[in-house]
Amino acid sequence: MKDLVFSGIQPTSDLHLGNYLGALKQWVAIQHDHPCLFCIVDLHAITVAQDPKMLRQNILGVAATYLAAGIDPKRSHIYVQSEVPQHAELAWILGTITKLGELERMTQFKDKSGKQGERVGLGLFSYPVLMAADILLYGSTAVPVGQDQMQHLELARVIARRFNERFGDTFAIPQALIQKIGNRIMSLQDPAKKMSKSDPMEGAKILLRDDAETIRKKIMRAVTDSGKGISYDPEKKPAVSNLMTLYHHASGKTMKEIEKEFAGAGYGDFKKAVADAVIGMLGPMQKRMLEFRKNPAELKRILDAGRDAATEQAEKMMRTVRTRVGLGRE
Ligand code: ATP
Ligand code: LTN
Repeated sequence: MKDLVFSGIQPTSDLHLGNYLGALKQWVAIQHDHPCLFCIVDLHAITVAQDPKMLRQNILGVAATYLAAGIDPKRSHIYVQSEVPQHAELAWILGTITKLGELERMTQFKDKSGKQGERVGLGLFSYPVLMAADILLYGSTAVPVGQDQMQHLELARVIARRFNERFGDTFAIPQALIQKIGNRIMSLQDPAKKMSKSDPMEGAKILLRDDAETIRKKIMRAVTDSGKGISYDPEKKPAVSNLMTLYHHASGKTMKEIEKEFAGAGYGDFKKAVADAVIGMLGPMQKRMLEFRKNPAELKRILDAGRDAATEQAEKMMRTVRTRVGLGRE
């Protein structure tokens, strides 16, 4: 049976190489065999303060990036989360069967709430409930994401099962799809931290829109491990292994082939090759990105069509959910 695929990215800023390799690249591949919905999750984005003007810009920027990366709007629906209000409605309902203790255990919440104490917003806390709603609303069974989202997906499965037990079989139990290599791209400045949109450190991340010179600079300045040698060992050589992961994706070569290619080579030569390969991989995507940004009418048409298709499916599910829970009237 075909899986129904759902995934989303927050329009919090420009996307980076981690978003591409961990998520988008998988989406592009899977859309050929399965029906897909790819969402721009703006309701998730506002769990951290956003500038309204920038948020609107970022929504269109992320949509253009999906298309430039190779999401084909004839195969997949692309739409903006807040334009389908059923997401928020289902999130409220699921919130009533989610336990506080379950949300308190979420590592993303712990990281993002940091030292804010009682000033932490309720939205940041209930973020995983909205994510569960996104997925369950469409009966999605496969969710391609980076490794950092595993825990949220596990919770979505728990919530789906609990709802089914209490109200009757309603939701499919979703599964995460995680890339074998590249599911957690690390910061170029600190291989113990994941590459993240919100990392303020210059040079930690490669943006998908960075020009060739910037990409080269960031890779040449990336930290390396002590000792010599280009070998894949994420435990002992996290920085070099991270660069090898980028090269693996950009060149299509296996880790063994890469080790052979750079046997006896220094970090400088290796980094040069990584930079060339990454620049080559992102070049065509950047060209397409500019074309979509220059054609707002086309982008609007795609997002309108995506919203309409998603709304139809979402409303169907919500009618069942409202009936099962006993909300409203016949
Ligand atoms: P933020 O720093 O604002 O939390 P982010 O960079 O983590 O943002 P998200 O919008 O949270 O970006 O993630 C979008 C998708 O990209 C998710 O599927 C996530 O798992 C994936 N992803 C994010 N960072 C990485 C990374 N470093 N390596 C692999 N996948 C990643
Ligand atoms: N929380 C995810 C983004 C997201 C998502 C989803 C991913 C929101 N809803 C549904 C997959 C399925 C993140 O990457 N931070």
